[in-house]
Amino acid sequence: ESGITRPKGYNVSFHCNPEMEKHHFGVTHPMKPWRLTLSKSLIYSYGMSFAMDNYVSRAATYEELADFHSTDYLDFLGTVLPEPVPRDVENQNPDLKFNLGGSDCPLFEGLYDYCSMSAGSALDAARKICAKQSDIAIAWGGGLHHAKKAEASGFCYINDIVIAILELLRHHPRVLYIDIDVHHGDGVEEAFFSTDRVMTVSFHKYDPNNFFPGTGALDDNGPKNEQNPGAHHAVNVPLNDGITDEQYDMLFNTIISRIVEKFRPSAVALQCGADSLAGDRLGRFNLQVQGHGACVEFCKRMNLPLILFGGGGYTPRNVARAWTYETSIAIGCQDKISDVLPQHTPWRDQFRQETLFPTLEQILGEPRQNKNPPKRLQEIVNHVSEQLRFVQA
Ligand code: ZL4
Ligand code: CA
Ligand code: ZN
Repeated sequence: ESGITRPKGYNVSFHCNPEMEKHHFGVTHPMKPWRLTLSKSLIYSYGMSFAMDNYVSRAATYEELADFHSTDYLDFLGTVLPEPVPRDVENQNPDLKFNLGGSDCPLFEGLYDYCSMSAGSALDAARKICAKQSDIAIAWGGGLHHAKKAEASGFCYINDIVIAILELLRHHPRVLYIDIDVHHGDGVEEAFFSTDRVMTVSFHKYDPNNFFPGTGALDDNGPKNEQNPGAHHAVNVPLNDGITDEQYDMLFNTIISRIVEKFRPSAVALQCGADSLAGDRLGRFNLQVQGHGACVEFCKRMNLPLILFGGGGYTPRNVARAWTYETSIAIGCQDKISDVLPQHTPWRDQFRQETLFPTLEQILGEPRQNKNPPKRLQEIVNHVSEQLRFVQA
């Protein structure tokens, strides 16, 4: 009766693990795994589960994590115990190993399980794509793009995206990675710095001194030396506060079209970090649910196997709105879902406005000042076009 039906000849799979959502980084930490529960409950309230293959994903094994991460790091991650009093930055222990235990990457109860479950859902999504059993595979519990081979960083401990892309590379000659989280996708970029089989593209707020992680300048395009096939295969789109749906859409469509033309990927991995939305606790942009979703719509229209990952997103009600709308785009039922949230939605009062698409004024009161002049956006497009002259499929 919701009118949402399974798309014909098209498979969407949904990979999650309810156990993952029960973990806590600490009461005041911005990362709330519970946002995954809120998102899923809204997706189910709209009746979308009947139009997808729903899987409870398993936890990734040690060997699967070791595909990317060093065993020294994994062994330590598997044995560290939660600290009774979390350390803050001013009070960091000098013996802090692998960047574990600071205020960004605290040690909490069940940390290793949480990490292996996130990676398990991403890896299951990649395997469904490789087996051609899914056209789009969704893993909202993944997308933890800052984790390094032997280091935790920015709320990320295990890089589920890198592990999933390594799986895609077993069956696909070239993979395009796109990252619309407000932060730079540094961990994924670095992991594939020396291969021409993965092209990474990150759109992010860039301010080297005042915004994490401080990398991702326009001309950081991979180590340029004769021996490196990966040179020119990292695209960075550094942005300023307040960018709007219209501007972001123009940049995304222009840049991604040109990349696809030159690089000819056979699969696409899209990190859908929802901290690029207006009103995010850590974000700086003016994107609405529609503009964020337009990126997913654009990727779907490329007609290539697609994985959707989660990522950042620190105002849970808006995270749930974005990932619900994006799930509907994957299914192709976006025109059938009502703007008014279903009456029976659990935690309906959490959403403040009762709509899926609140206006900027409803979200923010006063929109953030837009510090992205058209001239700068043109410079970015020009730089990327120049860069792509060095890229060949
Ligand atoms: C918090 O309130 O910019 C952590 C982190 C914990 C609880 C109480 C501790 C108070 C904001 C952030 C001290 C907090 C000090 N608590 C945090 C350089 C920094 C060192 C740590 O979306 N302090 C580091 C990481 C970023 C820094 C962003 C985005 C992940 C993703 C993918 C990661 N780190 C300065 C900040 C709080 C906290 C409040 C915080 N941390 C905001 N930005 C950061 O890309 C998932
Ligand atoms: Ca990004
Ligand atoms: Zn982020």
